[in-house]
Amino acid sequence: MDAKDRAAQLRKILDDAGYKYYVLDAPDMDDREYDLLMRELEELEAAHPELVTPDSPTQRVGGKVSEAFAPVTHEAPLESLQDVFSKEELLAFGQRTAEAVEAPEFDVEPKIDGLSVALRYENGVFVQGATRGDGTVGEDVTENLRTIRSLPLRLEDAPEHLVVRGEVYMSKKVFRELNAERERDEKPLFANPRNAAAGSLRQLDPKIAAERRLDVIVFNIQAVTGRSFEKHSETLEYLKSLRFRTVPHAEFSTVEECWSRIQAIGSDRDVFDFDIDGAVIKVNSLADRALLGSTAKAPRWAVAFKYPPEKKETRVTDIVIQVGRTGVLTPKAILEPVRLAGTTVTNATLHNQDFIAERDIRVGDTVLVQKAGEIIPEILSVDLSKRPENSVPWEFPTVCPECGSPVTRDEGGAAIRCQGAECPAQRLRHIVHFASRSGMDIEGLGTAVAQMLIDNGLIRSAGDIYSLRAQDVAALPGLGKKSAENLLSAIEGSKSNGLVKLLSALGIPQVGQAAAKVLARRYRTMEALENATEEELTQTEDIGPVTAHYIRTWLDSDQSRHLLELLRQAGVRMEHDEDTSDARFAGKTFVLTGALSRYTRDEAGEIIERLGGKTASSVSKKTSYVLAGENAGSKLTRAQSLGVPVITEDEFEKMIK
Ligand code: 0OX
Repeated sequence: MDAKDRAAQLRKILDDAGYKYYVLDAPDMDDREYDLLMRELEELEAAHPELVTPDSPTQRVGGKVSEAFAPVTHEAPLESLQDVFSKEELLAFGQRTAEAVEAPEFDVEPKIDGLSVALRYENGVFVQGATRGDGTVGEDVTENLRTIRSLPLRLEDAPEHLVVRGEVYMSKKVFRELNAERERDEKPLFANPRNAAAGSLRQLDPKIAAERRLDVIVFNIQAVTGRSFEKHSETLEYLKSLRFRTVPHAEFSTVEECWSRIQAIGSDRDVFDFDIDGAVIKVNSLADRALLGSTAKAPRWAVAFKYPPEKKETRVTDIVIQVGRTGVLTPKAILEPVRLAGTTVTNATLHNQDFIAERDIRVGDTVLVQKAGEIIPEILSVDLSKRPENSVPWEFPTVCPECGSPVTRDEGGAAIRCQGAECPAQRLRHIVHFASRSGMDIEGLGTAVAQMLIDNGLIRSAGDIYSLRAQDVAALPGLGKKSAENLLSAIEGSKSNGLVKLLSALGIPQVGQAAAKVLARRYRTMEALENATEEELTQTEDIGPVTAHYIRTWLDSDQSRHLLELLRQAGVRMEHDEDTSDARFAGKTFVLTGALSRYTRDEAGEIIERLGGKTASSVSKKTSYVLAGENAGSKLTRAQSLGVPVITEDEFEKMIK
């Protein structure tokens, strides 16, 4: 057999095997054999590039990205459906139809919750696929569609020209698997299979689209040459014979019968491997459809029935906390399992502390849950009449369940966050903060590098930064010897930063650069600070009781102790000695006003503080000096009226020389 014939034979064998596996869900070839035959075809095509055809199974991921998303005008519009929300509205549709055509027959299908696409085949070869867009013009997503295994790339005994409409979706199984994987990789989760499918279909890189393992189910012939049909159900049978996966369907002669089927689809929705967002009722006869026609928006021969969101009562057996990537603690209700909208619901999100408090949700409560759209159900209300007598309000934990560190509520927000430096959920954020400019100022240690160091097991917390070895860092992808050396020397250099920078790097809640300065000046060594009581801390200038409490709690946690120990062993300087050498501004308060020419206000402020002085924002009798730049305004006038000495930038220069 020559190469050309063998290639054709291999394609046929592989297509058949793929069809049985991906469309019929009844594989008859083991994976290894399939892979070996695929490899043989790939090698054959590599040796004879002229044999490569666009419909070859080797071409599912090979297309160029640049052609993606070009506008495509649909040959026949992809119409939308009119929604009905009750049995009455459905009966009215039946009534209208019966008045226009004689003894209509109906076809009922589940409405797959995915993305509508039009698939064009020329002489049996899949040549183009486009999204629905506005129904008239969609986007070219051919290359991404090619990666869908249940989409036939070529058809046997096919018409010259065929356009088929279908729904691209992500199966519930793939959705669960992908989200589990994304959770492990700390990537944001997909909200539901539809969103996941939508994002995947619009990937610029078909390789990523391929990894998303999408599926397609077809339900309409948009255009066909050389064939005619009398009924919609016949078109579906025909598409099935061409090896498409087709939508499940059933025919009925009355709307009452349709109603029973719609009810059954709603309550058995978990038998489908796709999410549904309703059921579609269509007139079966194509001649009747032509008679009924369409309005500007939708055909008159079909409607979509939308199921009401299902609600049920169940009991809260526990409330647990999950710690997210950014350290936010999210409460979750564990529920007695209950069947809802086709799935078994075992938990519900409680969002945050306020959500629980507003509804007073407690362990043991009977609650009304609803599942609408999103996969995670929500608690609507508590049935107080069923509340057990010994019930107590639920209290939000004060420490992180992952690592035991104290938690704090975001200022002005509802989120409660763990502050632990070694909390697995928090690691990255802490390390990046530690190395940031306002912290230890380690150049080259930003988010990307920190993530890489963590991922490669080189560091777990900021305490490990100082024991990094050059050869390990240089071995990281994209870093190289030179950047590794630079990073290590920046790390080494940061050891002598002193107490102020260290304190503001540690991530103690409420302790930023300003509080770090105050604490360093007051306590001078880390050891002295570690020995300070909460009360002493409160008496420190500018440190309020809340900050004092955070500092003390932070110092008392095992993780913080461990971190300080590592830093000490590494030789990180923990003393503050600046203003012992020069505190010429001790006890002096400066107010800065107007535009300075040689420094920014922050820089001038830093100089003043380094020399033991303080800055304030408004002028009072206690102000020692007003440093006035160009265009100084009301502060200057006020200083003059209070008799506060006003100095120019030149005079300030002389004072600090
Ligand atoms: C579906 C689905 C969508 C489309 C416009 C006229 C007939 N999502 O499963 N649409 C249709 O048909 C409509 N059928 C379906 N099964």
